[in-house]
Amino acid sequence: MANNLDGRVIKGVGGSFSVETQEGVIVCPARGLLKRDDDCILIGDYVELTKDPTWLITKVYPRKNELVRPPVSNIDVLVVVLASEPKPDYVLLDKMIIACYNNNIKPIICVNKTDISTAVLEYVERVYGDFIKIYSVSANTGDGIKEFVESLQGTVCFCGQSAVGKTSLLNVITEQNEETGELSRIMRGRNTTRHVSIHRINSKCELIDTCGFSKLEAGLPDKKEICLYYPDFMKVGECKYRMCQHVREPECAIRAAVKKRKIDLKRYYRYLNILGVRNYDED
Ligand SMILES: Nc1nc2c(ncn2[C@@H]2O[C@H](COP(=O)(O)OP(=O)(O)OP(=O)(O)O)[C@@H](O)[C@H]2O)c(=O)[nH]1
Ligand SMILES: [Mg+2]
Ligand SMILES: [Zn+2]
Repeated sequence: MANNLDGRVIKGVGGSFSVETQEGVIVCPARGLLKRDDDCILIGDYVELTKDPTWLITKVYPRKNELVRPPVSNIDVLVVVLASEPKPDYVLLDKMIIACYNNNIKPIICVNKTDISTAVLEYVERVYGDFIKIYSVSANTGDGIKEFVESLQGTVCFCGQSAVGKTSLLNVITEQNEETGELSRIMRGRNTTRHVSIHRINSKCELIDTCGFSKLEAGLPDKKEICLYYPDFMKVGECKYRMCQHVREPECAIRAAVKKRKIDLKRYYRYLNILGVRNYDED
């Protein structure tokens, strides 16, 4: 074997990383400097390994992109998984979409558990359907899975609230048996998946399973720019002011569209919430 090898970090537990290389998967630590803080190596990183005398990660190659939540790098697609249970947090969805556009990642919405209800699917199709690809699936019945998987390309990362069924979907897609959890467990604040990991699906796609989360603050652009990441706002027309934030400015095309319900009222209120605007009265 050569003394240097390139590879990709596919898993990391307690300072020990699994790196996929031409020679197979090598499990090894990272050189001191690289693990100074926990975020220094992310799952998805392309790295150099050196054998001296045992394998060590000695370099992290520049990243195409990286997210803080979920903590991954070099991804092409982020699939936000939603379900009727637990109740979707649409502020979280809107923030994930903004973080995607801000980091050059393609967002996709996947509505799981459609065997229970299709109400979530109907809402997201109405509000997001014009600018985001939406898939309807059930990990339990297998409905929609084939079409969903066939569409996936590159490094695809699942994210979303705990218990929406990210690992369950991974299990049906890969025919694996990773641990999944009950909703009751999540209500007690416990995540089932505690480590991020990458799984190869076929020659054109690998899937990343991540830990559920309920808050997202990092990876978003400056507040003033947030409205630029709303394709549904951009298409309704131009406001009087070029730098309009669509809050209280006169002759705002966005607020006019909200009034006519051409923009979903709740989506607009979430936008104000993300901007941190309070005490807003709809006039
Ligand atoms: N009815 C129904 N239940 C599902 C479906 N998919 C997953 N579940 C259930 O939802 C619960 C949570 O599933 P997980 O796959 O562990 O959820 P997760 O998103 O990976 O959760 P974390 O790892 O905590 O982030 C389990 O009890 C699953 O059996 C589905 O399509 N239909
Ligand atoms: Mg999981
Ligand atoms: Zn405006």
